[in-house]
Amino acid sequence: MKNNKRPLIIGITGGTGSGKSTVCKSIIENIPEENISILEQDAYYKDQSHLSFEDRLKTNYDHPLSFDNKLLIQHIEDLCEGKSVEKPVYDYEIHTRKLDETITIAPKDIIIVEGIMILEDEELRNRLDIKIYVDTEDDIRILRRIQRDIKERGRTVDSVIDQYLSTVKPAHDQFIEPYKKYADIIMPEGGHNQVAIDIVISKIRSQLNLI
Ligand code: UZR
Ligand code: MG
Repeated sequence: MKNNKRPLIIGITGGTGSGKSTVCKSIIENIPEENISILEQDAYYKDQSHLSFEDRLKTNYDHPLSFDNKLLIQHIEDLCEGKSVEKPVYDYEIHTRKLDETITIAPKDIIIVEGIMILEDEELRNRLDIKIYVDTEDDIRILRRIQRDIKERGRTVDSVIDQYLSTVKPAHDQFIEPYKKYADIIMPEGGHNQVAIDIVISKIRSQLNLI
């Protein structure tokens, strides 16, 4: 880390399928690897290995309580103090943490915290220096979600639609959209908004004295 300065913490949020991960990828690809790390809130879904697969299917993954935000906040604090952390690895197909696997994240100048409910938790929100809300229309988000969950998370069309109507949409309206007001920057159309992404990259590069 440069000058042992406290890192700049950038929160990137938005509904499911909004393009959060794509925005993060574009940013990370444009910043030297030694300067930037990412903590995905999805990696901090609570461990559920003590439950049966059937019971894990019944968990509501669209509720703030399904996240281990305490651990996420602890990891942000550790990174700020210059310590490495062991980021958990979550498996969406079996709906639980892979207990034998973690990813070591070293302290860097820039830390991205990405996830659907990072603004809802006040303690977590207060740790974010720049808060970005990726704002994409609902129809686009559900279409992307169907494609992604079938391709990457082992789901069927019917299961994605059922889950969307029963938990994902109500949770979006209750725990995600209302917290948009806390964002510093609202980024329409996520991954396609190259202008907005370039502005964030410039801010990071200037923080790093790269420009
Ligand atoms: P993103 N999710 C699952 O479907 N299963 C799990 O075991 C854990 C999470 C979903 C979760 C949420 N919702 O909408 C989504 N449900 O992952 C968040 N139901 O991930 O922001 O990448 O869409
Ligand atoms: Mg994502």
